[in-house]
Amino acid sequence: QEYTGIKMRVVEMPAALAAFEGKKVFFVAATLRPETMYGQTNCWMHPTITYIVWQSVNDEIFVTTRRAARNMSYQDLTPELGKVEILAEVEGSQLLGVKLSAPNAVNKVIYTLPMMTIKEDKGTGVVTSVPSDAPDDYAALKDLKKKQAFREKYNISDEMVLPFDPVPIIRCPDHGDVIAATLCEDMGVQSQNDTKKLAEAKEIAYRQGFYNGTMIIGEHAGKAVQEAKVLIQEEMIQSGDAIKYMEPEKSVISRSG
Ligand code: ZZB
Repeated sequence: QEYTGIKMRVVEMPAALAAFEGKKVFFVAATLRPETMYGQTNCWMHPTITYIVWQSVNDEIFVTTRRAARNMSYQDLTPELGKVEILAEVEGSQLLGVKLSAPNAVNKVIYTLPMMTIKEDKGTGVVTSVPSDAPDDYAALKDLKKKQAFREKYNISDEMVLPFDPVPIIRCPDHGDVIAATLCEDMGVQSQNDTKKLAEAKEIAYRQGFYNGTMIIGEHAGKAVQEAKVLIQEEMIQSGDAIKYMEPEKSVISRSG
C-alpha cells in the first residue's frame, strides 16, 4: 500500500511537547487522497494509542505510531537506516487540542481531535480529516459537534470544533460537491460507530471521487481527480509538505514470517 504522508506542523506546543519548543515538529498523517487536502478541518488522534516523537531527517521531528516510525526508518526518513531515535513517548490523550498548520488546507489552523475508530496497525495512527469526502470523518466530526460531554471529556473547546464545516473541493455528478456529507445523510449514518453503513459509503465515495470527480478548488480546479491526484501528490512532496510512505501488506508479512 502506498500512502502520502502529510506533514502537519505544530503551531503551538502542548504541555506534552514543551521540550520541543522552537523545533520543527510534525504530526504525519497517512492518506490515500492527497488531492483532498484543501478540505482538511482537523486531525484525528486516538486517545489511548501511544505515539512516539522521533528524529527524522532535515532537523525535523515526526509524531507517529512506533510501528510507522520503524517502517519509515527503512524509507530514508531517519538519519540512520533502520534506526529510530525516540525523543518521547506520549499517549494520544495528551496530544488532543493541538494547533496545527496543515499543507494546502483552506483552514489556516486546525486542531487534533479524538477519534475512537483509528486503527493502530494502519498508516501512522495520525489521520487527517476531510469530512467533505471521507464518510468516517464526516460522521466523527458530527459526533463531536453534537456531544458537548464528549468534547469536555477530552478538554476540547468549542472553537476547535464548531466553526469547522465540510469544504467543497470535488464535484461528483451524482453526489454534489460534498459527497461524504451527502452519502452519510442519505444513508442515515447515525455515528462514527455505524460501521457497516460507513464502509459502504466509503466504497462509493472512493469510486465516485476517483472516476467521476472533478476538482473545484486550487490550482488544478477543472481537472479530473484521476489527473490532479498525481500532480498534487508530486507537488506536495517536492515542496517538502509531504512524503511517500509505503506499508507492507499484512499478508506479505505473515507469509514471510
Ligand atoms: C484523507 C482522506 C480523504 C481519506 C478522503 C479518505 C478519503 P483505507 O481506505 O481503509 O485503505 N486512515 C489512515 N490511517 C488510518 C488509521 N490508522 N485508522 C483509521 N483510518 C485511517 O484507509 C485509508 C484512509 O483511511 C486514509 O485516507 C485515511 O483517510 C484513513 F476523502 O485521508 B484518508 C472515501 C475515503 N475518502
